[in-house]
Amino acid sequence: PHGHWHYGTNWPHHGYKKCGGQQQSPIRLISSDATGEELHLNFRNYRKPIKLAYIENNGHTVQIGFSDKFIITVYGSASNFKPYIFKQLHFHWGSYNGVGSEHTIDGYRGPLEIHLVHYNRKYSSFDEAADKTDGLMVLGALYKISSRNNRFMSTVMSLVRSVPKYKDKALILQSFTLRSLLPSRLKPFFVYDGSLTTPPCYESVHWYRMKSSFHLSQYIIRNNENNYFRLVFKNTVNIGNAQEKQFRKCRSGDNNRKTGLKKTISNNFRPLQATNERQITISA
Ligand code: B30
Ligand code: ZN
Repeated sequence: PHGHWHYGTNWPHHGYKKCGGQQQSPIRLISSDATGEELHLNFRNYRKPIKLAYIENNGHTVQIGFSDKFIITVYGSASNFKPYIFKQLHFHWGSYNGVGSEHTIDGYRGPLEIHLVHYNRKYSSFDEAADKTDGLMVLGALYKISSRNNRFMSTVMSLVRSVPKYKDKALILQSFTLRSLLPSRLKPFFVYDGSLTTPPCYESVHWYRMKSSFHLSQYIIRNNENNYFRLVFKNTVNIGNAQEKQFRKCRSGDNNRKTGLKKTISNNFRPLQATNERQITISA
C-alpha cells in the first residue's frame, strides 16, 4: 500500500511527476522575508485527552491516529469558516541531531519535525480530499534537543518508546492530547501553499507554521479557496536526547532476515524545494 519510493532518489524521474511541481514542500522559512498578516487559529478538541490512539511504523515514519474525530475550524480575517478534520500525525527525523526536520526556520534545522495532517471537512474522507487543491492542511513544528525531557513529550515518548521496531506493526496507545506535541506558544507561525513531502507530492497542502501563542480551544487559519496550505510554527518543542534516539530504533523492514532487518528509519526528510513565486506569510 505504500508504493516503492525511497528517500534519496529522483521522484519525478520514477513516475511521481507532481514531485517536480512549482509549489513543493518543504521550503526554507525566513521570518524577515515573510509577509506579516493578522492571523488567528482556532483549535477545537486539541486539549481533549485522546482515549484510543494507535501508533504505527509504516516503514518510512512513525504515525499516530485516533478513533475520535477532531474537528478543527480554520478561518481568517476575510473569509468563511474552513473546518479541517484531524487525520494523523507523524514525524521526520535524522540519523544525528544536526538534521531531521524538513523545513528550516531562519536557518535552523531541527532533529525532528512533527506533521499534523488534516483534511477539509467538505470532503467525506481523507482519501477523497488528498488530491484536491483545497483538500489538506498540515500543521508542522520543529523540535529542539534539550538536556531535560519535555514533560508532555514524556507522555508521548512513552508511546513512541513502545512504537514497534518493525514495519507494519501497530499498537494501541494510552491517552494524550494533541496540544502537548506543539510549541507552548503557537505564535508566530508561517503559512504557505505547498505539497505533500512524499510521493505522490500532491500540491494540496497549505502549510502554516506557528511562531508562538495558542488559545485553547480554537484557532483560525486563512485559506484560499483553491489551495492546499501548510502551517509551520516558528517556536520549537523540546525533546530529550534519549527521547530523540528512540525514533532511530525504528526499522524500515519487517522482522525478517531477508528483508532489511538491519535497516533503520532515519533521514526520512525531503530536501528543501524551491520557493519559486510563492508568498510566505507570517502571523502577526
Ligand atoms: S506530509 O505531511 O507532507 N509529510 C501523506 C500525508 C502527509 C504527508 C505526506 C504524505 C499521505 O497521506 N500520503 C498518502 C498515504 N501514504 C502512502 C505512501 O505514500 O506511503 C502514507 C501512509 O503511509 O499512510 Cu506510506
Ligand atoms: Zn510529514
